[in-house]
Amino acid sequence: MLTLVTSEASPYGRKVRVVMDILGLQSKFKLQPANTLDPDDPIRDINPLGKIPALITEAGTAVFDSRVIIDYLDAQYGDGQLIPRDPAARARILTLAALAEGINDALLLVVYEGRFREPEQKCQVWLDHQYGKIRRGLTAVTEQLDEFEAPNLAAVTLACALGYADWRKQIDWRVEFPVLVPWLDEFAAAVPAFEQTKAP
Ligand SMILES: N[C@@H](CCC(=O)N[C@@H](CS)C(=O)NCC(=O)O)C(=O)O
Repeated sequence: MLTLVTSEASPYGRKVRVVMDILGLQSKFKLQPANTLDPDDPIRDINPLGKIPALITEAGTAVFDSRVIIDYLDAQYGDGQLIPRDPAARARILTLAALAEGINDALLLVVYEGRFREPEQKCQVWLDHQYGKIRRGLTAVTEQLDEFEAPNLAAVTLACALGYADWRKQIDWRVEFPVLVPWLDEFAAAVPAFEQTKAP
């Protein structure tokens, strides 16, 4: 049995859970909740960085971060749908996934700026820096949207980033990038695990 240590709120954990579903691993793993802010939570022994998600394999080995977990699961159970096997196609999908992941990273940093700083400490220059990444990233995504095709990893990563922005409301991407609205609807219809892993 695989153990995925995560929280229901983590967009990176959601990405891994969606991938596990695509790979047909629903019955092969259990979830172990983690609180990254609790110094006594076991996550800090599993991953010294204290970040989620982390996977504990059947052999008891810890695997992190989400990109390495997905690489591991895909190598073990994948058939090329998620990450193509051809080297050029593989690099392309991983690059698009990295683009979507970078958008998610910037969305997370915007949330952390609000969560970990007092209002008077908030740094607008830093927030604008992150919003620049989010908007440039989403613009680039819209220009290559046909390549974000479910169930490839680029599409899964983008869907989780958009879902995170829907939840935390860092940006109203539905108004700024309306072409992504039908794209996400189609993704959700093709990949049922996306709705099933929605943050509470
Ligand atoms: N690159 C990492 C990012 C993971 C990450 O930042 N997770 C957040 C939760 S969404 C976290 O653990 N934050 C706690 C911390 O940074 O201490 C991955 O892909 O897994």
